[in-house]
Amino acid sequence: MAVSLDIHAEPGALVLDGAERADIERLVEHLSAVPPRLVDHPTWLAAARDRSCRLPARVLEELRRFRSDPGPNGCLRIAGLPVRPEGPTPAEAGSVERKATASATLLALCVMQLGEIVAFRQEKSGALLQNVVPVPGQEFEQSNAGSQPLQMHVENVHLDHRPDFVSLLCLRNDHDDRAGLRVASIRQALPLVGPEHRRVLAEPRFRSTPPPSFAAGRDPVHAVLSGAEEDPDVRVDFANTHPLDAGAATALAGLRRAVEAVQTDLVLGAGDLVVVDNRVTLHGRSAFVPRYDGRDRWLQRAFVHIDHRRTRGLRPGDGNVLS
Ligand SMILES: O=C(O)CCC(=O)C(=O)O
Ligand SMILES: [Fe+2]
Repeated sequence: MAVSLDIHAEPGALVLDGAERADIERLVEHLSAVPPRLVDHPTWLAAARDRSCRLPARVLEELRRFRSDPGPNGCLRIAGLPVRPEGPTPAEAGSVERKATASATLLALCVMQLGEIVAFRQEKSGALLQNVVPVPGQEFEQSNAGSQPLQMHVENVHLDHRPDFVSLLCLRNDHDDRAGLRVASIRQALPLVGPEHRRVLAEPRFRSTPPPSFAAGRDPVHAVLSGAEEDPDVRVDFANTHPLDAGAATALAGLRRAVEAVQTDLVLGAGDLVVVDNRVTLHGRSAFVPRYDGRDRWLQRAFVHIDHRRTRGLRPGDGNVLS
């Protein structure tokens, strides 16, 4: 069972005050008017990068600290960001936000201090900012368009160059305030995984297939745990990672139990930003009931890489989209 937490009451969430909100609103207003007012455009992105240096000091400190060390739960929460309704929640499949709307601008501003925003040509038409919304007919899909529980995963498990950070800004929660972004870090789960299972999880005995949001992709064989034995990175998607032998299956089941024991649901409200460190923390989502009336749950999402140079060979024209 996941524990439900009110993000505003939770220690560790940075809750902005009125003056900080007003400062951010001014930044957003200026940046969203910068031509060509398109998030995916290099000129606009360069302006966003510059302006992001002027965020309130507490926000800059929080982002910088998180980049250095994501803490025990590998998750950063900033509450009270200035978000206003921007019309009805989209309901079409593969919905993205290319216009520099206020919320898109706000998200770009915040995450630009973590690194560079990236997207993948094979996913959501390569748009840098994506809408996370329930889509009619996709209720049972293991994707962010569904509304049944979304299994715990690292983002884009099949890719070597998966995001370092996954950022999600809430514009609107579901009608019943039930949907929770579910998070669990390997830092919290590892003590519950036995030494033999840890050893197996560190071996290349698992194969991952691309999630349904990807048009195509490889099926790499890989280890689930890598790096420091006492503080490893994790690479698993419980819907798309498959054990290659019986021992690997047992170890994966052990990890799954450990993740379930520590996972937490963050019920987000408008103006809450969560950044998940995709190297140490899994995320998923609890169930909710969409109504498709234009008032459904609506998050906007952006991926970030800390080291842009590392992927230069995969980014035509030195852009932000990996091919
Ligand atoms: O809907 C959510 O809270 C998370 C969905 C998700 O996994 C994603 O957008 O990457
Ligand atoms: Fe995800």
